[in-house]
Amino acid sequence: MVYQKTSQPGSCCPVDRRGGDFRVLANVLATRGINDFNQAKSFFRPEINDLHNPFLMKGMSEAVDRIERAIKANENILIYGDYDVDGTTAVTLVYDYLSRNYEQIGYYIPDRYKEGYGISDAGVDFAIDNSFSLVISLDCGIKETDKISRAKENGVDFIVCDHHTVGERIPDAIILNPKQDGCNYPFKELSGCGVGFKLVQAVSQVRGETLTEIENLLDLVMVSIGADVVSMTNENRILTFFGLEILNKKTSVGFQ
Ligand SMILES: [Mn+2]
Repeated sequence: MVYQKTSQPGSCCPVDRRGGDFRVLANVLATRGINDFNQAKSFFRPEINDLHNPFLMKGMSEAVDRIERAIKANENILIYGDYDVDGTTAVTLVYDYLSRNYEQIGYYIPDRYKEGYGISDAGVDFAIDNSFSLVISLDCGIKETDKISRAKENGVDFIVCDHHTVGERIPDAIILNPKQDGCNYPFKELSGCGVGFKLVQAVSQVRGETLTEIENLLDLVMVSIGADVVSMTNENRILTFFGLEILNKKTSVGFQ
């Protein structure tokens, strides 16, 4: 935002109507922490290519390798999510993408009243009894050290995709969580579904696909951002902008 001073002697305020409007706008942006031209440009015109590289997230390479190894070995993969909007949109997103070309895949959403929040004993039993050897947990799992250890002892590996605050102990699993120690991912306020999207973005990138292959999933991320009331800044603003476009232009059967 360039504000041009008037050359009138003794004047410190804009006399030109247009100049005055720009100063109001610049003030509004500045109070939101937007302090230069490029920040203002990406605020008004989000670019999908400004999404961060998913491999900046700690654990991402290991997570992608584990998924591709599971697919090559024909392992059963279970997509496990929380029962709220963030969790169910995350399960839908990851299940939708991975099941496009892989059939040995299932999903599990715990009963809110019988099993409660997080990884349940019933959920771990379900994975063991049905020969799932890889569970991808979404929007939950970061504090479930005991249940994930029990799964591991029974041959079930976990990839935990979470955005909740990390506790003192972390589970014996591959962890994707921008809030964990040592994670240099540049944006910490993703939703749980947003973390799931970054995992899908990474798998898709390694497969040599472009963002157009996965942008139709952004309606789910957008709804999770709104429902989980995470900060509408940075990458969340880009995800929401393009998610709203998908919702309006190519409404999925689910959202219809
Ligand atoms: Mn959440």
